[in-house]
Amino acid sequence: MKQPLLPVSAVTSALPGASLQKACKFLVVFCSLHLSVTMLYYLSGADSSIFQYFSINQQQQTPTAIYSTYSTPLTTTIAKELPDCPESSPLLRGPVTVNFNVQVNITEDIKANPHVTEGGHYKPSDCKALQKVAIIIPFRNRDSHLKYWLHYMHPILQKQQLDYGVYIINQDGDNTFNRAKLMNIGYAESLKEYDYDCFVFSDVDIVITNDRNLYRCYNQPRHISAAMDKFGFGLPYAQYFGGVSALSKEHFRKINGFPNKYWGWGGEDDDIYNRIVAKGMSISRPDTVTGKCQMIKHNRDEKNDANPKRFDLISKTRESMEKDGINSLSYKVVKTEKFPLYVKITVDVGIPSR
Ligand code: UD2
Ligand code: MN
Repeated sequence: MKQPLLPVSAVTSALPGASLQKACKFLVVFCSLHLSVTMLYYLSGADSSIFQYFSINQQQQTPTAIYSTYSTPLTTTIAKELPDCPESSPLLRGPVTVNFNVQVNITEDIKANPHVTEGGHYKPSDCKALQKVAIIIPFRNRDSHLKYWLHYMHPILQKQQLDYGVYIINQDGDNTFNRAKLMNIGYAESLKEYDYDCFVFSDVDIVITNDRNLYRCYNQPRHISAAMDKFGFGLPYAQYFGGVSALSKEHFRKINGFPNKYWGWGGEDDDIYNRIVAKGMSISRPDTVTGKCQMIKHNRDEKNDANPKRFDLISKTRESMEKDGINSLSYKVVKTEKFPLYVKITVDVGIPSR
């Protein structure tokens, strides 16, 4: 016959003697301790393996879409958010050797800048650039200068960890040149392509010789070419704003962009300076060591003679700036060509009104 199963308490009470009772209690406590330790161990092991299962599965998901059990597609971006680029790029070294007497070759420069994408765009792959910068170059018939600009500037701009694009705004035809209007057009056209927040306006014949001279925007409009070789690495006069400058979208809007009415050489840079001051802003500049730059020596181009009206125009900036600028800009795009290291937008700027 089988023994009936009795509860532990019943067994213990049935056993004779106090020591036996103690031994049994000890056994019960020991067993429950053992049981709970085993349970804990098991659960923690199970937890981590479940966790591992989910994480592996998540990694294997395609980043396009994850579907919930209710057939509603949940588009989840698993692509990593890049960290912001540092305030000061670790790739900068300072002085850069520039020599306009050595031969440069565009095919080699294209190969040397494999991360610049068609149309002359670049952005760092390992961090999020602090600013999106459109570099705007007023242009006509200066290919011999442009190749040096591309050769020296693309490597520097990449080291500066900028998200940038290069826009060559080419004046069509052979009427009088209009530098400031071309720069206004560059502002308008670049914004159609990308949400730029900073605009660097540069002559095609100037390169910086210190990579710490950043092609980006600051709190105040920036005069980048602050120490030109042709002016003995200084300024020809305190208000000088020619060469290379950087204005944020906000700065540019505040001054109604640049004047459209300066035909021929000179004065437009002083008008831009007057606009900045008229709107209560001031000029920021790098120091004279960081601000060093070189200009390719050249003669004055045809159809860019000194503008005889410039002194009269400069004296009236405060009145004219409200109606002449980005709010009165009119032009026609003739052609847009994307090259590996830049985009060239050929435009009809019209002729001077009488
Ligand atoms: C000075 C200023 C420049 C501007 C100009 C007066 C410096 C370093 N620069 O330049 O910023 O204020 O005086 O307008 O002082 N360009 C062409 N094709 C032409 C004519 C001009 O591409 O046929 C472009 C080109 O980008 C050139 C820029 O306009 O670099 C300025 O013209 P410039 O180089 O003939 O005048 P420059 O050196 O006296
Ligand atoms: Mn020049």
